[in-house]
Amino acid sequence: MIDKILGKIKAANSIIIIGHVSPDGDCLGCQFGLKEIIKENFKKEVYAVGEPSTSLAFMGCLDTIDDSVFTRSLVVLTDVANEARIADKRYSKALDIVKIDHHPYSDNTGSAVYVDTSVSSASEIIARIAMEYNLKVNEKAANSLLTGIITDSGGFRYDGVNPNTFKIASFLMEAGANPVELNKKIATVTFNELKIKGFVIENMKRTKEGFVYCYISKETRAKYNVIYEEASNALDVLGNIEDCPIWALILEIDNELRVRLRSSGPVINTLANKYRGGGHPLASGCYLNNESEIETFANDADEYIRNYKHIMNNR
Ligand SMILES: [Mn+2]
Repeated sequence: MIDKILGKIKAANSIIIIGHVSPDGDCLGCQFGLKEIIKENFKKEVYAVGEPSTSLAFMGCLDTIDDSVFTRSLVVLTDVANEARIADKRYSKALDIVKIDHHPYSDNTGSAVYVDTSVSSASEIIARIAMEYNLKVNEKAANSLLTGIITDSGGFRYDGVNPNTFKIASFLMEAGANPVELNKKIATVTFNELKIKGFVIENMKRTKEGFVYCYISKETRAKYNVIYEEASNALDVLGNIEDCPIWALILEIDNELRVRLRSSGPVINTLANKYRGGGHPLASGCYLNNESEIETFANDADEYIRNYKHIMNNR
């Protein structure tokens, strides 16, 4: 399948790389990494388009292109599981579509689709292709792809990290990636972002069984002078609390509440499904209609933990 995808890239006149909405480091890592690799090796007209990210601005700027570019291009989808998540809906106008991804519930959008769910990041797949096919990887590509690997693997800590992940990281370092500098940039937060993390620590709640959550209203965001993305990054302070296997950050957005839901054990995408959402077994998102629904949701999450403990205790 990789041969087929590379063949289509080599045959295309122009290429547009698209990731998912609300991009993370892996999404942008794939886009910038693959863009540089295509430019460097195949001398093609190539663009990376989608939504910008303020906290990842150090990774580079996405391209702005006209609708007419789509109708003469091949679209490469990277790190995006399903059609609803594709960051630029004009993808459907393209001459042809291919996809490289690592999500467990990836759909089959495209005429050639390569999905490897065993790896922690899609950037690792792109880097592996470059390594195996002896493609030139410049410094920008190496830094982009290593950023993707570091962010999606939680700094080589999550499931899917294997000996090959380190071989690929080593290959990227030899190509000029600088993990020390990258980690500094990844870890940097704005002053106000840290302040709102303080708010979350101060105001988080815990249910009887150990569901931990915090609500950030629009007013709170305004008070701390943070944009939605900065507020939503505060989710990570709620993880890793002893005996609290499910946590959530609930953010007011437009006329509803967006729930960012995480778990260290209980499968939670079924919980998210009940509230207009879904996602991975341990990382999901959903929506609540208003503040008064938070308590119902918390009780539901509490019940999930109770059932989980029951199953674990009877093993
Ligand atoms: Mn990813």
